[in-house]
Amino acid sequence: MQLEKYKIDEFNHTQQASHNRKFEFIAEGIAQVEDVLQKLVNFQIAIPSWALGTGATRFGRFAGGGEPRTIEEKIEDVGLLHALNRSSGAISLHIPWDIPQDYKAIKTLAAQHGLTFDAVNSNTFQDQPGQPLSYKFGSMQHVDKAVRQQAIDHNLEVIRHGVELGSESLTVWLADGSCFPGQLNFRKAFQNTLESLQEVYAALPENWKVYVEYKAFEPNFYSTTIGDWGQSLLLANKLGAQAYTLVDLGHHLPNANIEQIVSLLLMEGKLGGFHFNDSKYADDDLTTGSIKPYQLFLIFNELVEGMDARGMNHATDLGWMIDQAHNLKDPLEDLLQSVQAIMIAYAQALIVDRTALTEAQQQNDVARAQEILQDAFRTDVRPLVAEAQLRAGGAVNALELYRQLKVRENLIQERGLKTVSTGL
Ligand code: AFD
Ligand code: MN
Ligand code: MN
Repeated sequence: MQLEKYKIDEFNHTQQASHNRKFEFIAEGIAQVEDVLQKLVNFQIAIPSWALGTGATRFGRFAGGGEPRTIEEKIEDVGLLHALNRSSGAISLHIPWDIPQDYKAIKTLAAQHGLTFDAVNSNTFQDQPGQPLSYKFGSMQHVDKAVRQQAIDHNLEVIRHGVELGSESLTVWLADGSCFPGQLNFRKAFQNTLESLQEVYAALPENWKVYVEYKAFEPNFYSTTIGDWGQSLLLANKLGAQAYTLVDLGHHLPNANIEQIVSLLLMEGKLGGFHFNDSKYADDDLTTGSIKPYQLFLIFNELVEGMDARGMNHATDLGWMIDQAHNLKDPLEDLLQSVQAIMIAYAQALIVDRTALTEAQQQNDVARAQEILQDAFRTDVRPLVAEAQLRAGGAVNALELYRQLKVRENLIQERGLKTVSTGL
């Protein structure tokens, strides 16, 4: 489906007066509003290819219709999102779900939509048809060197695809672990994983990063070999300067203080990237900001503070990605909501009065410190985000326009009702 620019302009026109009123009201109270707006314009959140189809649970899958069937259609879907919000200018591919056939054509298509290729992801958590050895008992941790080698070779292949497309990072998430006590020698499993990752690391192009993702549990329920940020950081440190820890918001045990984890990883220069989602219990893959928006803000507060302390570029020095695929909503509506929630949390973090907060901290003024944070969190920054997206050529309200233009109905007409996207 083609989204003509004039339709966005027409829509914005009908909303302009009301938007201006709201924007002027908030802009008045914000110091350096132009700087904040520019940061919001620059900030881009990558969309994973597997979030474009309806997610499944192990109990079933309820396809939504019009789902993208090919890598080209996935790029088109992310292109639609980006045309609407101008904040999702990258796509993250998962191999072998998205093996590109014609690199040049794929790159041209992405460029036409203003998209770049974010991290490429490897998959050693499933057995693929025709694959000689099984990952049932793990991949990089496996007791059999031949299985480990197969996992290493797969990662090298993923890097090769990424290089062709202009991607500059590899994300490794391993399902490796154990379901029962006694099943694994923890030390050997970790050592095997390290040695396997070292071989992958050795093949990284100079300008590339590798992100080591951790996850507390699932699909293994007794131990996960890279189960928390400590284990990931240990690996990243041993691997070298191009290796980083990746934080996925859904991969912690309940009540973990993720903002503190983020702060210390940034301090160590070892925070590489982010996977956004929200959850009530664990890796629920729910819409970012739908359950714990205050936590999301607190995380962004640490991100902004920590990145500024190291003189980092907010938009480009970390990998920002959504990682979610749930089973009820239209995936594109869900992604529009998620991007908006991230932009809102980022904007709120940008308007925190940092000088006052440092003062309050120095004086052990606990109540004031809390007030300063909550003052930013309780500010309705939506007009600020909308202004940035308008200036970048997007819609003043992407979700509303998506519905007005009947995008999903159009996609169903083009692609059919019974389409199934690759992914989990
Ligand atoms: C699963 C994992 C992890 C990973 C993603 C893509 O839990 O979050 O990033 O698959 O491999 O959701
Ligand atoms: Mn993830
Ligand atoms: Mn996950």
